[in-house]
Amino acid sequence: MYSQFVDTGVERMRCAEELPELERAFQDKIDSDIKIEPKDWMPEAYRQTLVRQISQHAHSEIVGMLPEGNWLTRAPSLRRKLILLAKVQDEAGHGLYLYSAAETLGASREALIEALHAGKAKYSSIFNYPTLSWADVGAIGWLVDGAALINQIPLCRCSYGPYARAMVRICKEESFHQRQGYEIMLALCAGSAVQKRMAQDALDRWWWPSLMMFGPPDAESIHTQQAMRWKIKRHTNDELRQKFVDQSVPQADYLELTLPDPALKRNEQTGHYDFGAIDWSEFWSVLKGDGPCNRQRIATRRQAYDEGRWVREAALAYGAKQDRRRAEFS
Ligand code: FAQ
Repeated sequence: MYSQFVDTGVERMRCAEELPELERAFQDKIDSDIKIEPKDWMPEAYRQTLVRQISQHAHSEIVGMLPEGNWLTRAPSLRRKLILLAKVQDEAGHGLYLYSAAETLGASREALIEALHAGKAKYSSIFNYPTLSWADVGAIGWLVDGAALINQIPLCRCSYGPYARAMVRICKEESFHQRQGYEIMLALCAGSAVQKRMAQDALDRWWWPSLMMFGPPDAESIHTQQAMRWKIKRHTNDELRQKFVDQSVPQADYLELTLPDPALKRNEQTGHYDFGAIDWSEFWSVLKGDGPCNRQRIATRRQAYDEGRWVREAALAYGAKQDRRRAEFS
């Protein structure tokens, strides 16, 4: 195990004496862009921040399979179904890389999952909204994966090695997801008047929740400052949100769709788009568990976990049998 977790009296005293020096050396490494690896010394608060963020991220990927999973049996063609199936499976893979990254910090996967199922751990607010039409699958790919990408590309340079490396592959796959979503929107917008209306309706419902994905405004973001000092986060929530708005406006124009924000306007002085006020009361209410689908999402995850118990038990029993055999013949 890692030296900082060894809990002997002697070790604690040694650590307490050396702490300022260890912390200085740790921050020097971060400032020089040297990655922190699992066996390196790290402040307990850094470890906890990473476990919190990485596990919330993992839960988001897993819960995030549900809204789109809702359309797997109703995709409009075999081609669309195959693509969607691949995308949803990618999200499962992302969840697994991220749980593994959290495990390198001494967290147990079972405990993390229990916290999710008990409603104690957060996951992204966006996945508490329903997918009412096929156009929602397009809007999720375009906007939700688009927002996820803007937030996650900087995480490829996160100071913690295992998280940064996991993010490289995740971002490559999210980029494909965003394109497939935009391509669905393109097809709908080039289709019949009813299809175009479906696309506009999906955009109307997903736009504001997508802006909320980036987290509370900087003034209310309790973790950002410290996370930036540690180079876990490289940009503030508001900076990334602005980047997303600037990127999305021309994409919506190309689709000839209207973003549901009458205050949206290019600011010639800043070169950015100014946008209207976000309803933060809705965001905090979703975080408290009162979004349209919170209860349904957790119930579905719990049921899937219970129904999969026999698979995990069978895999463990098989592993134990292999170990016994190896021991007998060695
Ligand atoms: N939802 O001080 P900050 C995806 C919480 S993956 C729920 O600003 P921080 C892929 C925050 O945890 C999407 N909770 O916090 C996909 C904290 O609460 P705590 C997930 C939120 O950590 C696509 C409190 O508010 N991505 O979409 C949210 O510095 C399609 C104060 O906030 C990641 O997890 C929220 N939106 O910044 C899958 C990326 N925002 O923990 C399927 C990694 C904030 O003190 C289909 N995470 N909170 O109880 C991050 O970059 C950061 O953690 C932020 C939040 C930016 C999300």
